[in-house]
Amino acid sequence: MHLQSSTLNGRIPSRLFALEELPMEFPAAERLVYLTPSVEVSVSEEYINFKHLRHYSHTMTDESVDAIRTPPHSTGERIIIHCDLDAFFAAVEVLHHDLDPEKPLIIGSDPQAGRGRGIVSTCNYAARKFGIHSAMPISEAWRRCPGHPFGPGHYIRGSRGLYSRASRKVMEILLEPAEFFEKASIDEAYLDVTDHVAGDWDAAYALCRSLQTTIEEEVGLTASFGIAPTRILAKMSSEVNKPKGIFRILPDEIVDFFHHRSLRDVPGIGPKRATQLAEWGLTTVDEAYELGELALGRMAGERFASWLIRVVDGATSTEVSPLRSRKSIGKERTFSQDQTDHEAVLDVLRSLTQRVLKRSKDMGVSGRLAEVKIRYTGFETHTHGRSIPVAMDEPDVFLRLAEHLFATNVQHNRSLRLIGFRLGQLDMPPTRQAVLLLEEE
Ligand code: TTP
Ligand code: MG
Ligand code: MG
Repeated sequence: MHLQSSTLNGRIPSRLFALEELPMEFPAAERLVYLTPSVEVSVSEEYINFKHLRHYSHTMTDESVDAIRTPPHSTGERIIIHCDLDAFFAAVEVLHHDLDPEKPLIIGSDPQAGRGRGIVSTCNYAARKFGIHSAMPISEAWRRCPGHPFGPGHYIRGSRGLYSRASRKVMEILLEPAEFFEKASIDEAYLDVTDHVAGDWDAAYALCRSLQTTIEEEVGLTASFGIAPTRILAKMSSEVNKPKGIFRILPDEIVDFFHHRSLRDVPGIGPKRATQLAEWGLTTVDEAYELGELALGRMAGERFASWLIRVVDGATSTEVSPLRSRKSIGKERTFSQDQTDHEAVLDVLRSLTQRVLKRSKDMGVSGRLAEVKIRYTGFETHTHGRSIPVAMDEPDVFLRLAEHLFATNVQHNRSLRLIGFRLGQLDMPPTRQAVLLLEEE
């Protein structure tokens, strides 16, 4: 199929390729999955994924591809570690300015001698003794522990660059023993170490101890660890012995762990939900669990009930993957003035596509879905996508796809406000996860 010369207002752009000219490893045209008809408007992510998967099932026969898609840790008991640094921003500042860790240190917006209107980012453990905590109004923090010359409080605005650098150093240490690694925030990460410790929970404990020592010696920060069979249990465990703590929940200890444990301690149960449950007389996890899914569901909703029961049964997610929170890589450009020259827009699209593919290569990920986003004057937005059966990171393949998607879909004689390219359906060999980590922040 050769592209019509009419596709770009009569001009054939210099680097538009016919499908036959695509490289050999590129699948034959009839095996390509056409995701969106050319007039699809504002296709949502779910829609694309849904259609994508449906088409996938009858276009895909390649077994090796199925192997890539099946999470290798979908069955069997896993050993998940959650690491969270202690009073992170404050600890970095203590280190950087060589401060006395016993003196209360508060990181947040300018307190303006108690008149400041911002909030507390975090504070060290000495400041926590005054009842100060993250997200508290900075004026309230000042009231509890005034700064110089009225009191012992030391207030610092904080600098993101310092924290990113420290975070990176820690993550490099944590990454090493993990078969699967996921940086969950600037100061926390999940590690699946099941194979590394050969399924031995004592070895997992020893590993945490050694990671803790390495982080303290090499970066100067203290970290807390949780070890458990699921993500959520690992996260809850890392809180238990903070700071500089390690806590482990073995698979047969989960029920005991939840005995008398406040529902509010479960990540995902906020103050509103907790208040609602308290009105039914439920304040601890075991009380809610003992009600059973049916009765709990009548009070708090089926979805919530089924989730909470699964948390206590140790049946929630064990998936540790850097792609968990990142499903695509995209770049887009809004023009300062709407563009009528489609050739010029195509040049921008090429450059965006190249930048996305460069980023994906740096991150060690490949993708199966190419999407071109076109926004016309007046904000009408169309997304056009096409997927390939095997994930790739070859810039040329996606350049040609992007050019093709643009040429066949752009509405002639309309001016454009935005152009974008997105690489979706990401895939990543576990051995290359390391690079992603260094890209974050
Ligand atoms: P946390 O891990 O929640 O807190 P923390 O590391 O300061 O203390 P803890 O020992 O209890 O883990 O958050 C990590 C960093 O993220 C924290 O140091 C500052 C920042 N942060 C904010 O800026 N605002 C917030 O509301 C929270 C919770 C954290
Ligand atoms: Mg922390
Ligand atoms: Mg944290």
